[in-house]
Order: sequence, then C-alpha cells, then structure tokens
Amino acid sequence: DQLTQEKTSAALAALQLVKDGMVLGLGSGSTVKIFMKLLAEKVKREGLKVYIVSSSYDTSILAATLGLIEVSLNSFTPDLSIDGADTVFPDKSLIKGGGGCLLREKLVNYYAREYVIIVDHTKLRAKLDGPLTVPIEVHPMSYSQVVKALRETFNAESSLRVFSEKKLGPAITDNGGFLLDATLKWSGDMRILEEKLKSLPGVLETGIFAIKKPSKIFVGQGESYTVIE
Ligand code: DER
Repeated sequence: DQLTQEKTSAALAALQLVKDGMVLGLGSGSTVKIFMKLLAEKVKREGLKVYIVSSSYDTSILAATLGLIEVSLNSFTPDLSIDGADTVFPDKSLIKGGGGCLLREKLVNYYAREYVIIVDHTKLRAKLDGPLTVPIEVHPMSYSQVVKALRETFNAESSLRVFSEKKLGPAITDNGGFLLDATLKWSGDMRILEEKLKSLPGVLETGIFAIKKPSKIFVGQGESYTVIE
C-alpha cells in the first residue's frame, strides 16, 4: 500500500549511507523493520561487514532472524543510527515512543555519531500549534506522582499505557518501566520541554528528541523521497 511504499522509499534513501565496516544503531518500529530487511539483503549481496546496536527486544529478534550481527552499545559507538518517528517538526525536533522503545532509542541515537530518521509523509507536522501527546517512560514506583506533577507543572493530562494485546495490566517496557502518554500544550523550544520533563523525579525518559536532532530526515513521497536537512 502507499504508506509501505513511502516507508520503503525513505529506507532505501537511508540505506545509501551504509558503508562496509560500519556499526549501525537501529531504532524500532515498522519503518525500521523495512530498513532492516533491505539492509540484510545489501549485506548479503555485497558481502558487507556491519554490526548493529539494537534499541529493543523487537529489533534484536528481527536482527537475529535476518542474520545481522548485534553488538553492545558499551563496546561500540554507532557510526550512524537509523530510526523512525511518530511526529516530525520543521526544525527536526521529533516526538517518538509510539512503540514504547524510546529509552533505548534515545541511548542509541544520542550516543551514535549521528542519527537519521525515516518516515512516511503522515508523520510531518507543520507547526507547534495545538496539544502534543508525549510518551514518557516512568518508574513504576512513582507513576501516579508523575501524573500529578505533569498536571501541576504542565497542566498535562496523562494516561497509563496498557498492553494492546490480550495481556492485562500496564504495558511494561524492555526496561521494566511503565509508559505515560501525556497530552500538553507547548509552544516554546522543544529542547526546554525535553529537559523539563526529564527533570521530574520518576521520569526515566521522554519521547521528545530535540536536544540532539537527526542530521537528516528522509520522508517517503510515493516512489521517491524528500530530505529535511
Ligand atoms: O517508537 C518509536 O519512536 C518508533 O520509532 C515508532 O513509533 C515509529 O513507528 P513506525 O515506523 O512503525 O511508524
């Protein structure tokens, strides 16, 4: 369908950045999965040596299935990380975390030398008008305190994310955290919002990616793509 075509176009654009011997950070989500399949084909076809640093069990499981070699972030600094996003702003600020992998995604993307984002066109948002919904990973011991702090500090309403499958109870992240989806209004610099949210005790990570922005964003448009530099 059209969105898969757009994700594929964006993934192919990012694939051109992959060179032999690279350590690649990999985010999580359906767009990254398309990239991973194309990467595995390229590696096999060209006999490339690449190592991947994963940002979730989901990505690690697919990497193993595809025969991609995984290494740890403690042993290697990724030369380049490739990830998806849920919302992309014109200044290249992002909102991520729809897939609940934001903590490890931020580790891989921020510690990589650079990261690029691959999205379909539906992720673009023209300007910071209206409310934002920000995924926030919180320590289970304090989630209701964080909800209260978010309401008092940002006038935010938050909901505790539950598993989308049959499993009952709150969604538990790969790190054992809970996830809040906080809806709030913000018209200022997204770097400030990232810092202020992160400073609340009990917040383990936020889905605002603004303090370190991607070097490029590839936006699939039909069979082609555009680049936000
Ligand atoms: O959780 C994330 O930030 C992911 O990158 C994700 O939400 C993007 O997902 P998609 O590529 O499946 O749209």
